[in-house]
Amino acid sequence: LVTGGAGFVGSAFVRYLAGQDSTTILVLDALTYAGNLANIAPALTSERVSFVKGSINDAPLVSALLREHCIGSIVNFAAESHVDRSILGPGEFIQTNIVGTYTLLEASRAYFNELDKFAQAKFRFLHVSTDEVYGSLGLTDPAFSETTAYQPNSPYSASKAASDHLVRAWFHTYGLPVLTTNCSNNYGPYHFPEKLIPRLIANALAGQPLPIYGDGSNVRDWLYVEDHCRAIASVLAGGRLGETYNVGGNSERTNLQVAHAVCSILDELAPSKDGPFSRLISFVKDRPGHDQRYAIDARKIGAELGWMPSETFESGIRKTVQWHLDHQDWVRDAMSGAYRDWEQLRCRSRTGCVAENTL
Ligand code: NAD
Ligand code: TDX
Repeated sequence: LVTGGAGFVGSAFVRYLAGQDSTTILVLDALTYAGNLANIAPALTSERVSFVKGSINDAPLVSALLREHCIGSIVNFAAESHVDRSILGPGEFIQTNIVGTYTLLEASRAYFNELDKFAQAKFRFLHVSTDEVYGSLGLTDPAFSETTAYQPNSPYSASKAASDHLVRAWFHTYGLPVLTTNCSNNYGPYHFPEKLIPRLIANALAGQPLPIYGDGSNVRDWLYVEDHCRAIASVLAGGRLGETYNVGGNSERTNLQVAHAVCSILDELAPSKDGPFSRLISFVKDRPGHDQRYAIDARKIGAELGWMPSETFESGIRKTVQWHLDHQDWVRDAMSGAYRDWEQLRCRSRTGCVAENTL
């Protein structure tokens, strides 16, 4: 069962798994503004992949699906995932990320207790989480390890931290066989254009300002989404029960560096007659409580499971820009409707609005 499998990372995992082995996959996704069946359309043509529209908060539905489909493992991607939205409206984040995870855990516990010993030994509940639960690093601090204390700073990261704690407690108290991954910033195909990298590419191609919050010095550790999917698959296959695994790209970049990287690839692949795309870089009002730096120490997953990223930032960002150029229809669809409403809300609330251009 892959929850949230029509979103950015979840759909990459469905595409990855559908192309890898003979696993049967059931996708459960509420199809919020961030979910898009087009992301998994080719995978859905396979007899091994099926889809149910529904919420992880719907306990009867989840319980029925677990039993009807004899689910062997759950990978939980379903979440509200955008920090800026969590600042403007935290309620959905509490409902989906905390109450939804709790609902999924309780349904899983009841189901797990009905399984025979053989099925119980194989059952896994893998919870997909984020590096943001660890808070913010100074420029010279060591990277986040699995033993770094949780210090979430945004409603989004606090809700993810809460869900991680629930998952941990269901292992220690009830013996549910759980695994948790905490990953750094992903980028790649089908990334919803409210997030930094796809927003930069889409705005540049439309000749719009490239909004950089604050002075652009905030640092993220970027990981190509397919590398994240391989990490999740390896933790699912060989991770130690109850353990957490940090996943990162070893690719720290400031947001300004990311913007320049995107611009120079676009200058090469889709030059503008008006001059270099970097002319569009525009500093806007900062995100409240903006974490300065994230960095991941991924030595544990490397040592225990042999995982390491296969893309560098340079190779991954080039693939990502090329994907956008090749999938303009998808980008156009994604940027209609709910996306336009969100851009208007940003401007009304004066957060990260491209029209505003004020520090
Ligand atoms: P996303 O917003 O692109 O996708 C979330 C998906 O969950 C959507 O398809 C949405 O329809 C679905 N969903 C939302 N509420 C639901 C509910 N109640 N029931 C069922 N489905 C629901 O997010 P993403 O970027 O793909 O992130 C997926 C997961 O990975 C999240 O848990 C996030 O915290 C985690 N993560 C993401 C990143 C990243 O950089 N994107 C990094 C680390 C961890
Ligand atoms: O327009 C923008 N301008 C800008 O400067 C946007 C959208 C973002 N930013 C900055 C804020 C961050 O420092 O870029 C950085 C990345 O921002 P986001 O793409 O919104 O990602 P972030 O807040 O770092 O969180 C992401 O990575 C961790 C995902 O959205 C989370 O779901 C994941 O857990």
